Amino acid sequence: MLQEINFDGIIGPSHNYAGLSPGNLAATRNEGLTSQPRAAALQGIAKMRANLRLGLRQGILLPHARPDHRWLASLATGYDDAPGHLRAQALSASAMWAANAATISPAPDSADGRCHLTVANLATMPHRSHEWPETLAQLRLAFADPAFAVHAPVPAPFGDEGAANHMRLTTAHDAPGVEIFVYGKPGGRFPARQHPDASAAIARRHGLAPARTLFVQQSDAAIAAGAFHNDVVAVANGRVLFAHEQAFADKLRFYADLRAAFPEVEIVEVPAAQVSLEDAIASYLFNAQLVTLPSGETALIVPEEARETPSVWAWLQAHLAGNGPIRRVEVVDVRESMANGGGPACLRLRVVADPATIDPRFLVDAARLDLIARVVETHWPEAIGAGDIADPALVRRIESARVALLEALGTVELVDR
Ligand code: SUG
Repeated sequence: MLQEINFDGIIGPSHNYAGLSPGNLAATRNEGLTSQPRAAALQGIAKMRANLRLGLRQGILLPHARPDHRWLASLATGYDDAPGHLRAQALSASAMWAANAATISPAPDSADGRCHLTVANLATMPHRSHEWPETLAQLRLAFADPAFAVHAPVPAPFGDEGAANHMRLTTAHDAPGVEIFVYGKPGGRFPARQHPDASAAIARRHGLAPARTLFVQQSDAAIAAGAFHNDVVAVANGRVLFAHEQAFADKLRFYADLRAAFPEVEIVEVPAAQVSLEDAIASYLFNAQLVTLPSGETALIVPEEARETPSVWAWLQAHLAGNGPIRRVEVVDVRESMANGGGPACLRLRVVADPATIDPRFLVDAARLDLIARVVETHWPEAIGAGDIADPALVRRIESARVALLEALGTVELVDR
C-alpha cells in the first residue's frame, strides 16, 4: 500500500554557521555563531520521534562525507591549503535539509507507474552544489527496487533545489495527484534558485500528465523578503494548499488554474494583514510539515519560533478555533537548524511509496532512533565555533563520527560513496 514516508536528513557532525547562503536571512544573520552539532542532531531525532508517536512513517538520509575531499580535489586543492571560503563550503552539513535532496513524483502520477526521483543539482550555492553525488548514491541504495526510477540531476546552469519548490495535491496518496512546480525569476535582490527549465525537465522525465502539472512563479516580494525556497511561504498536503497571500507572482491565475486541474482543492491563505511576509519568514509558519494523521485529521508541525511570533500564533489559534482544515498544531524545537534557515519541512523529503519496496536500513522506528541518538551522543562534536573549522583534530572527529554512524546502521558501503 502506498504511504507517505518522511525521510529526514540526520544533522551531520560538521553542522556550523558559516553564512553561506545569500538570500537566506537566518543563515547570513547567524554567520560566525558557535553551533552545537550534537544538540542539533538530537533535536532532529526528537522531531522524528514525535512524528512516529503521531503514527507517521519515518525514514532517514545520512550525513555526507565532510569535508568533501573529492570536491576539493576537483578544484585542485585540499582541506589544509584551500582558501577559507572553499574550506567552509567543503565542510558544510547542508545535506541535512533533505527537502532539497530530490523531487519526487509518486507512482500514480507518472506515465510508467513508477515512483520517479530526480536528485537536485543545487547548482546555485557552491556549498550545496557538491551534495548531489552522495545524495544520488544514497537514493540509488534506498530506492533500488524496480518500483522506483532514480534520475541523475538536471544539468547546470538550470538550478534545481528539489522538493522545496514542488507541491502535490491529491485526494488520496495512491490516487493521481496534481504536481505544482514553483520557480523564481532572476534579477531580484537575492538569487532565484529554481530555474523554470529545470522544473519542466523534471516533469518531462517523470512522465507527468500536462493537464495535472502546473508551473508557477514565486513572487519577487517573497524572494526579496528571504523566502529562498517556495516551502518557506507555502506547503501542500492532500487537498490542502496552505500559503501566504504574497507567495506567488500571479496568485489569481494560479488559484484558477489549480481549481480547474483539481476542483477538490482547499486553499488556506494567510493574509498579509494578519501575518506579514516578514513574520511568516522569521517564524517559518509555512516551513511546517502538513500531514494527514492516521485518524484522517490534518496536522501542522511547526517550529517553536511560530509559537513565539505573536501574529503567527494568533492566526493558528484562530484557525483551530474555526472550521478550517488544519485541526491540530504540533510544536517542535529545531532551533539549531532554524538558525541556518532550515525548519521542520526543510529537514524532510516526502516519498509516497510502499515501505516494503524501500531498503529497510533507511527506515526507522523508535529503537533505531535510540541507536542513532547513542552514536550522536558519543561521537558528534558539542560545539563548532568560527575559528574551529581549520582544526585538524575537529576534522578527524567529524569524519570518524560519520563512519561510526554508518557502521551502526549497516550502511558502510556509503563510507566512500
Ligand atoms: O540552502 N542553509 C540552507 C537551508 C535550506 C532550507 N531548506 C528548505 N527551505 N527546504 C540553504 O540556504 C546555510 C549554511 C551556512 O550558512 O552555513 C544553508 O545552507
